[in-house]
Amino acid sequence: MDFWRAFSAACSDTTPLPADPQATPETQALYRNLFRIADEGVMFGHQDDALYGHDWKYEEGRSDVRECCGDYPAVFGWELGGLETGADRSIDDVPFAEITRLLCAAYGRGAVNTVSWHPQNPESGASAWDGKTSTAVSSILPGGANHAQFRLWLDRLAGFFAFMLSLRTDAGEYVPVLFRPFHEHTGSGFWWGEAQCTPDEYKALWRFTVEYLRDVKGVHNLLYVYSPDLYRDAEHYTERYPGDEWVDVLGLDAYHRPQDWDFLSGGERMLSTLQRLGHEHGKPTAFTETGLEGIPDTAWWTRRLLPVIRGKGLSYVLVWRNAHDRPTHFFGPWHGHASEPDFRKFAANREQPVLFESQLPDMYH
Ligand code: BMA
Repeated sequence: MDFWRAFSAACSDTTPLPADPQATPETQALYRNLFRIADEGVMFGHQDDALYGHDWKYEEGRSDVRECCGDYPAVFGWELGGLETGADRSIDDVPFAEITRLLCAAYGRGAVNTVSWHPQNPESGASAWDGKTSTAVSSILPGGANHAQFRLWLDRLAGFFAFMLSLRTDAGEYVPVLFRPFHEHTGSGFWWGEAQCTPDEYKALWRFTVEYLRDVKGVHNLLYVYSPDLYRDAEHYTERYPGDEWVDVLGLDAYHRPQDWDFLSGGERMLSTLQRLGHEHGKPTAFTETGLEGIPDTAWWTRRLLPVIRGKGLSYVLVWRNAHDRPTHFFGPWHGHASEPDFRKFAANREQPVLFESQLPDMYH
C-alpha cells in the first residue's frame, strides 16, 4: 500500500490549486506534495549538481553531493539564462540540450527540478546584472519598446518547458518544474530590482510572464516560485508580491555574507516571517537559494544552516552551484573539502530531517 498515494488522494480536496488551474496532473501532484513533504523534512537542493562539480564537468552520474553523503540531492537547480537569446548554451556555458536531458533524468528518478533564469538586460543587451537604468522593466511591458522582444524570449522559454521536455520523457509527460523568475527583487543587483522598477511595474512583469506562458503559450507544467532577497519585514516581503493567484511557493534567497549580516539571527527572523506568511497565504515555503561562498566555516552545515532551517516548515533548501572553473566559487559540499564530515552530520541529523533523492515519496502522484 502506497501511503503517500492514499494520503494524497484523501487530502486532495483541501490543498489549494496552483496558479495554473490547468496544471498537468503531475504538476498538481507535485504541488500537493510540496505542502506535505514539509511535515517529513526539508528536501536538500543543489544548483547545477548533475552538470559539474568543484573540479569536474560533464561526467555522467557524478554529483558532489552524492560523493559526500551517498545520495543525490532531492532538488536539482538549473539555470536558463541565455535561452532567451536563442543561444544553445547558457550564461554558464552549459548546453541547454544537456540541461534538458539531465533534468528529465532527475524527474525520472523522482527528484524535483527548479529553474532560475537570469535574462540579459533587454535595453542594453548586457547581462542580468546590468541594473544601471530604471526603464528596462517598463520597456518590456505591453506598450513598451521592447515588448515584442520579451514575447520572443517567453516563446523560447515556453519551447523549453513544454516542447523539449515533453519530447524526452518516455511516458510523454511534461516534466513539472518550479520556475523562479525575477528573483532577489528586494535587492538591486538585477535590472528587475528594487531600485530599478516600481512595485507596480514588477507586479505587471510577473503577471504578464505567468499569463503569457500559461494562457497564450499553453505551458501547464510550471509552479511559480516568488523569491525575494534579504528583507526587512513582512511588508517589505510583500511590497512587490503579485498576489496569491499568481504565485505557488513563497521563497527566500539569502546568502551568508558574514561581513554584511548575522546569518543566525537574520535567518531566524526572515525564515520565521516566511513561515508565518506561508500560513497566511496558504503557500508552501522554501529557502530557494543560500550558501556561504567557499565554506570557510567547516561546521557551517550543522552550526549555521541547520539552526536557521530547523522547525520552519520549509519544503526545501537549495545551495548554489560548485563552479568547476572558479576554485573558490562553491556553496555545496564536495568530496575532500574540510566541511564534508559536517555535511554528513547535517544530512543524517534527526532533529530536522533533511531529505535526499532516495528518501522522497512519489512526488508526482
Ligand atoms: C551567480 C554566479 C554566476 C552565475 C550565475 C547564474 O550567482 O554563480 O557565476 O553565472 O549565478 O548561474
